[in-house]
Amino acid sequence: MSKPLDGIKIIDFTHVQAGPACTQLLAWFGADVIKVERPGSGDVTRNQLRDIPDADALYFTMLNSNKKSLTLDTKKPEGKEVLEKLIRESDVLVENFGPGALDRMGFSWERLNELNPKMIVASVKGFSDGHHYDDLKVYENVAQCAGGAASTTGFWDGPPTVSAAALGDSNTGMHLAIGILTALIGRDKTGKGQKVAVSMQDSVLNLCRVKLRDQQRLERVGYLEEYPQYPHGEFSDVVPRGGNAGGGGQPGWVLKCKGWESDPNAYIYFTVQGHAWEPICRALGKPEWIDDPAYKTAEARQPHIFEIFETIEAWLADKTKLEAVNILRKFDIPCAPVLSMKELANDPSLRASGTIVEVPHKKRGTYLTVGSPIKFSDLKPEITASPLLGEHTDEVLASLGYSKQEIFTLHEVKAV
Ligand code: CAO
Repeated sequence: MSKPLDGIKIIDFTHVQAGPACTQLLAWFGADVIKVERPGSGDVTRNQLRDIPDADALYFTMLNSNKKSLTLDTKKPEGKEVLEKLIRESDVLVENFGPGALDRMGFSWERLNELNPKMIVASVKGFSDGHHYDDLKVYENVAQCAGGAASTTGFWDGPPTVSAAALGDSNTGMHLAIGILTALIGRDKTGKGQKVAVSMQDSVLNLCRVKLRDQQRLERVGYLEEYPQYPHGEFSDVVPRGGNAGGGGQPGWVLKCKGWESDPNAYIYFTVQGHAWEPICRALGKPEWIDDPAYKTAEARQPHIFEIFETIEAWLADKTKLEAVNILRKFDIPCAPVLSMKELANDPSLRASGTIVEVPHKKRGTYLTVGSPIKFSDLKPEITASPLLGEHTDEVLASLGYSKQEIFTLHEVKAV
């Protein structure tokens, strides 16, 4: 079956998570992604947190499926020559080196554009070009702190907290993928490539959009009625951490279910959606609340919302999280069990949809990964194993026109 990105050749000069997440997504959809790696070591994640000696770590395999690996020392003249050939016939180059690394290697945007004016050059950096921190190297949690996620996550009486979700890394990679696809469509119209840059700080902030909304509301009215601090607590002049409160106009909280004393995930998220108040009361066996003026409107409920959550927890005390959701779903109440990674890994629906997939790997045996979260009617991405270090070096060199003898020589001088 042909895929939408068939024929798009991508030089994947990425490492760790932000860049690899982007190129992996494009590879799933058909792009020919050639990961250029340093001979001998490759992407640092091949060795990080290994669970099987001598086999690529899951950190690498789960972010580099469907790619080819070309080992090339791009600081040596012979390596640069190979890279230049590759650049001349590629559509996209993606990189997430530290600031200035590509320039120092001799491949500035100007040089790349000169080598191939049709090529799209896509970069991830911690901060945007010209930002007062644009010289900084950045990892996930640094970006979460710089992008507003940490100051607004966690509980009001605890420190700023980072999320386990890769808001700085994979999220930035997804933004970059959108930028690359946009530039490819643009190129169809203009015939020209362009530079696409995404910063991790900007990508985190983009996901914290509603917190910037709240900052402005706070400055105007002095309080935020959907936060737990309202109406009994205090507000300062910055958006506070709201614990597990719902971020929109619908109050919600993480509530204990049967077994919470021993199971760290025996909880559900319960949303008190305004127009679902009547079904909520019926589900909880509290029909008297439906018309009670102290409960009838969202405004009336807010001052004692935690007392309402306590009543719901009392109702949940003899129900497991799955039993509770099975009851509440019949009343159209937005809720979900808090699921552990173990439960997600074994979830039959996620297996059936291809969101959780098993991938055979030459050295590891089979490993589990997250497949495409994007579903198409005419494309079912097939997830194939990540490449071994340098697995496709000869193949890629041959495709660039190098003879067997030349490939041998390149190996001999350790240029590749
Ligand atoms: N051949 C020869 N040299 C190579 C090479 C190859 N195939 N591939 C990379 N290199 C060299 C680069 O040229 C660079 O050398 P110089 O620093 O001497 O110019 C070096 O390897 C890579 O440097 P780096 O700064 O990218 O790597 P680091 O481990 O010091 O920093 C990171 C890692 C992630 C902090 C940094 O790359 C960064 O800030 N990237 C941008 C933001 C980002 O994507 N962060 C998220 C990563 S996911 O958590």
